[in-house]
This record gives sequence, structure tokens and C-alpha cells, in this order.
Amino acid sequence: MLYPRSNDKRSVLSLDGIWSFCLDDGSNGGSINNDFISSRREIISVPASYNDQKDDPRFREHYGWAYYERHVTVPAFFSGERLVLRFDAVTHNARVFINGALAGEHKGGFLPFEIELEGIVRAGEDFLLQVAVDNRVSHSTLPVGNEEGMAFFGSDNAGVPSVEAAKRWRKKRNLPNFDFFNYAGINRSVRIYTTPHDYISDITVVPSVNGTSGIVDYTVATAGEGEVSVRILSREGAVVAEGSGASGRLEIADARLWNPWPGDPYLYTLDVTFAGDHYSQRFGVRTVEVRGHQFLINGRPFYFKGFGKHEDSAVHGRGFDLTYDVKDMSLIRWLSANSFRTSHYPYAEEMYDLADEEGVVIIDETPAVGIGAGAAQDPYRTFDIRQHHEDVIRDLIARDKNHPSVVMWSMANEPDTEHFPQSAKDYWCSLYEYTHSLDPQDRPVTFVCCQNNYEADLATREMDVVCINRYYGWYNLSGDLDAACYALSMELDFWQKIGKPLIMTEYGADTLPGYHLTSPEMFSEEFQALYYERINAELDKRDFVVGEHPWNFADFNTIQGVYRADGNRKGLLTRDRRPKLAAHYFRKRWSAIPDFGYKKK
Ligand code: E8X
Repeated sequence: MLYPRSNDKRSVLSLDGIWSFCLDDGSNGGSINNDFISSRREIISVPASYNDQKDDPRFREHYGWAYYERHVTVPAFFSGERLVLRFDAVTHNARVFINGALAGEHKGGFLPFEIELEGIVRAGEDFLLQVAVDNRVSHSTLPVGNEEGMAFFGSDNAGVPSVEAAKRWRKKRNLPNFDFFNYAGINRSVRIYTTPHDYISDITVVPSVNGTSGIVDYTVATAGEGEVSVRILSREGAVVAEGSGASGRLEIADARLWNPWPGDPYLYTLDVTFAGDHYSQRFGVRTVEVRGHQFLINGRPFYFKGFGKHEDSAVHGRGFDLTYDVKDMSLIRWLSANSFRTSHYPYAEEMYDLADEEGVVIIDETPAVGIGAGAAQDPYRTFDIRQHHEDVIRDLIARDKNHPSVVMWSMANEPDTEHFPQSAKDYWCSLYEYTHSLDPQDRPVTFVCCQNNYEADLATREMDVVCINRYYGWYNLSGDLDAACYALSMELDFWQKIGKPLIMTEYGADTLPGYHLTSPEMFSEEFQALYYERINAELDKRDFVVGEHPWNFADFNTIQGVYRADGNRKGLLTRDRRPKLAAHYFRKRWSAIPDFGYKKK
């Protein structure tokens, strides 16, 4: 799927800004009731989550539909062009109405969707655009929620109502099976863009290297009649290769490779014309390969220095904010990091563009988090998620396939792979094959494994890279770093035999900024830094460990709970991006660790 860009043949009209908004009261179920909306409308900013824009508890507690609306005027000079309405992300489910008629629907809150306006709207016309947004999560959504909030009732705590009693009186609410606030709304940009009626619908670039040449296999999908012409432009604007035809192979002599910073993340542009259309697609010449227990980029063993992140900031919630993305890229460089995982959902396209430009490596993750219910039930047999999971993987790869920064796909975060091991292995290995089959660049595929009985887990070891989240010394063996290192070392002995490259994709400690102790204990800044010093010493002993991703880049908001004091505080940085002691520790450590060749062969 191409990102909307204006050029000599295409225009883009932004629909970001102030819209009208109201929360449903449960009586309209996603249908448009204009009397209901007009009596409750208030202002809201797009793009952004709606939850933290208002000082009314209803906005954070909401369960169900909310309604956005605005009037749109399509410029007359768009006349004769193909008109497309594009939502970059609406979380979680969207129903789009134009002049009161349903024009499109979409399930999934982190990937774009489009609505062709042919026959619905004409250039020069005004129209009413209304969007119904559903924030509910359940056993049939990704991310996964507990069904109708009953999961927390019926416990044996004295005074807690039984499930039956709860059903009689409880106000329904979301109970996410994931540890980040269930921000919702039109979280990313909305646009109308134009193309000619005969247009370029997609571009695929598959780079490889042959000696000093860059080999570029390209495919251009089109609609209508015309001839495809392609040119490859260097970063400096020189034509370095050209050809014609909807697909083909071009060669760049003495190619400049895309390398992670502080290397040169060199970008080329595939400039495509077809009939009266024109689109320029940036790409990088780089190779990615797992070989033995190494992760190779351009044939050299790469070491992941970085973190799991979130799209999360005050007031914006999970809303797209290019300024925060630029700031986070600056902090990634300040920390001497070289990578991040898009935990736990695809991020805004603009962040991948920045990573391409800045030379930051991405592990691209789907929103499949929360797949598990402990030993209570086999989620692979009882959660209705498989088709949607395949849809999300298909759409993720369609969106991100050309980014040189994307080097691996993560199908999920912390699914249950322990309680129903064979069922889990069947699910993940078949989805692994499906994911590989969709990626034209055939990048490595994994999922991120939750702290578990790793000997019982039959799925994690089948992935191209073993990605584990481990909290020895925090959630278990709490505060006892000697025991934590011993337990981790035992587990690493196990993975040593498996022979795959391993990334520690999460490890961390909740830390209150400004809480200092001369004898480090949990929640202090000194403990967080010491925790990482000790765990990293264990990781350094193992050549098959090819990456360290502390959890998390920054503090972030979650649902309220006894373990969350103003959200999750495991950030190396505070939520407003100020460094804790551990950030200074990693800045020093990572500035001394090279991107390549850190571990022996
Ligand atoms: C945590 C993280 C959470 O924020 C992240 O989204 C997924 C969790 C740790 C799981 N991983 O809670 O800070 C630990 C499982 C029990 C040992």
C-alpha cells in the first residue's frame, strides 16, 4: 500500500484538525443517530486518542462506540481525478459514513484503510463525513481483551461479587489483556488524495547485492492502460539505472549500501511513471540474513542495541505526533542505540520513514498481544483470532515491505506457548510459514516469548530468532540480583543448545525518577541501573545473544492497577523523555558497543 504523497501528478488534502465528537451511551451501536450526536457534540483534535483530551472520567472509562464528524469540501481542481479517502489508523474498529450512508468499515486499530470516493463524492462538492469508532477489545480482537470485563470477578477475595452477581449490575468496561492503556479514536491522520484514473496502485522493491553492484528487483502494480517506466535516482539525484515494464531487474554499479547509524543509511529512489501517473518510492540496498547464531545485515553480524517502545505521550495518548517521533529519534541517537521493536502494534508510517533516513533498525510487530488465558483455556482453540491475525500480517507487510529499516517481523508479543504447547506450536509454525510467504524480501520471522517454562515451550525455538522477555530479579526473585543472574544463566545454557540467535527483547524494573538509595532496592534509580549492569554481564558471556532491548524506552500509560503507579515506570526515560540513571548507563555502555562484530563468530 503506498503512502499518500503529493507530486506533479497527485494531490493530498489533509482532513486533520478539529472535528465534532461524542461518546455513545450504548444506545446506538455504531449506527449514526444525528439527533443523539447533535445534542452531545463537542470538539476533539484529530489525529489523537480521545481519552486524555478531556477532563471527564467517561473518556478514559468508555466502553463501546464514539462518533466523529466534520464537513469536507473537495476542491473543484480535483475534478477529473480519482479520489481516495484514507485513514492511517482508527482504533480499534471503524464505520465510515458519507452523507449518512455507510461507505466503509475496517477492523484493526493500527493499519491504514482506504475508501474509493468514485460515485460517492464529486470534486467541488461538500459532504458530511462521520466515523463511528469502537474501542472494545475481546477474545476476537487484536490486541486481546478479557470478555466483557467478567474475568476479574468471581475471585475468592472476600466481598468480591460472584460472576453471576456481577452480571446483574456491572457496568461493562474494557479489561485489556495487555499492559498499555487502551487508547482509542482516530489516532493517525486522515486524508483525501488524488491520482489519475489510470494509476500506480503499488510498488515492490527487492534489493540484493552482487559484488559491488546493487541488484533491484521491482514490481509495479497498476490500474488502467499505459506503460511503466522506472528510473533509480541516487541520493544526490543522479539517474543510476533505468528500465521499463511492470516488473524487472535493475543494476546499480558501485552501489551505496543502507547501513545502520553511525554507518551511512543510504537511500535511493525508484521513480515510477505510468500513463499520466507518477510516484517515487525510496528504498535501501541492504541484505538481511540469519546464519547460524548470527543476525547479518549486509553480511556482517549485527548487535541490537535498543528497546521496546510505545506510541504514547501525555494528552495525545496513542495519537500520531511527528514531533515526538523526531524527539525519540534524537534520543535513540543520544543513547547510541541502533534499533527498536514496534511493541506491541505497527507504528505510524512516518516513524519508519524516519528510521530509514536515520539508520535505525526496526523489528516490526503486529497488535497480537494478550493471546492467552493461563491454564484456564487453550486460546488457539477458543479465541476467534486466526483469520484476523492473518489479515493483520498481510496488511502489515503490504504497508512496510519496502522499508530498509525493517529487518524482522514479530507476529506477536507474549502469547501463551507454555500451557498448551502442541496447540501453540501448530498455530505459530503455520503462521510463521504464512508470514514468510508474504514477504517479498523474505526477512526473518519471530514472535516474542513471555517469561515461561522454556523447556515446555515448543514454539519459540522454531522461530528464526529467539526473542525472550525475561524479568528475573523483578517479577520473580524480586530484588535478588544474584539469584536472578543464576536463573538467567541456567536458561541461557538451555538456549545455547538450541543454536539460534537470541535477543533479550524485554527486561526491566519499574523505577521512580528521583528515588535514590545508597543501597539499591527496587523502584530506585540505582536498582534499575544495577539490574541492567548485572543482567547485561550475563548476556555478554554468550556469543549467540545478538541483542539487548531493555523494557521500556520511556514510561507509558496503562490501565489502573495495584502494580501501576501512574502507569508502567520501567522506562529508561520518563514519559516526557527525561533520562533516569539507567539511561546514562546505557548511553555509556552502547557507545562502547559496535553495531557489528560485538560477539565472536
Ligand atoms: C511489564 C511488561 C509489559 O509492559 C509488556 O507490554 C509485556 C510485560 C512483562 C511480562 N511484557 O509488565 O512491564 C512479565 C511476565 C511475568 C513474569
